[in-house]
Amino acid sequence: MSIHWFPGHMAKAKRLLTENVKLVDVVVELRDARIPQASANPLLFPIVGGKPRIIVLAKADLADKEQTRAWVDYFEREEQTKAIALDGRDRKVVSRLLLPLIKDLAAPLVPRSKQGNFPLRPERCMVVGIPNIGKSTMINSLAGRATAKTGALPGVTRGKQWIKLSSGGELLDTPGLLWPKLEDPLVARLLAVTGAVGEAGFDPYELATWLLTHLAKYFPHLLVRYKLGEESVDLSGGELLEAVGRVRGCLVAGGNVDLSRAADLVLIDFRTGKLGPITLEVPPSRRNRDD
Ligand SMILES: Nc1nc2c(ncn2[C@@H]2O[C@H](COP(=O)(O)OP(=O)(O)OP(=O)(O)O)[C@@H](O)[C@H]2O)c(=O)[nH]1
Ligand SMILES: [Mg+2]
Repeated sequence: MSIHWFPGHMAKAKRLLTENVKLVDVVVELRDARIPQASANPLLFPIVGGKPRIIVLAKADLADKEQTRAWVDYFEREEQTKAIALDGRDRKVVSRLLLPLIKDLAAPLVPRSKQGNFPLRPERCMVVGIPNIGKSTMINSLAGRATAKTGALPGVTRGKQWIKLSSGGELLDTPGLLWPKLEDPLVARLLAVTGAVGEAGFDPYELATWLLTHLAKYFPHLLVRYKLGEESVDLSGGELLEAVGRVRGCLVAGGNVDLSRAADLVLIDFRTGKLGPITLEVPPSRRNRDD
């Protein structure tokens, strides 16, 4: 799916998000563990303001575990921020790790009765992120099987639907949609290669040759699937793609490689994790952060 984000769409998304953030205690911000920075929208930070946020590195099953740990450490250094990495489809893990984290961060923010110090309402959270990042999947996992919509609550904005969580808290049933930062060409490429934004103006040949060159340089061991190894660093993207096409039988009459089929195959292999776990961005060093 590809959404064309016009200024009007962005303004509407921003307005909705600003409205909804006011209703919750904690924001669960999804990022793609393979591209934790490119899958962000910097606009979110000022909107969330001083509220605690949990950065969830979703699709962690497709990312490099060591890099994911480094990213979690990196994000946890930010104020009011917790970070966690998981496969959003795994309901058990989501309810065991993410639900208690939401509760811990939200509970102190819930207003309490003067007498008795009882919480006056359940803890509330919402899920936000760019398209295709895994928001609906995460909402379903947080909700578990026994989803109960509580409907509009007295004293709260009319028409908002809340999902009751097994922790006792509530989850806004509509995710906050953020637009991706497509004006930055490197970010757009990373989003396109991971499948977050359709092809985003790139053609599959360009994306696949870029990806193969990147893998040959940084992760040559992942190219064994295509019977390529360390030596592939000396090949151009076009040569790498041709080699892949030959090994995987993407041939046309005359024995030539069907480069467009080979490109699609490489992109599908990468997006579905068939090449192995890969992270395409490394956390900025501390020094850069403090600059
Ligand atoms: N491997 C993997 N796939 C995931 C994970 N989370 C979501 N997906 C898949 O990613 C795709 C997009 O997930 P959705 O939950 O529909 O994403 P979304 O953010 O709601 O997308 P939009 O509603 O289009 O903005 C689906 O094919 C999911 O199965 C994850 O943690 N790991
Ligand atoms: Mg969705």
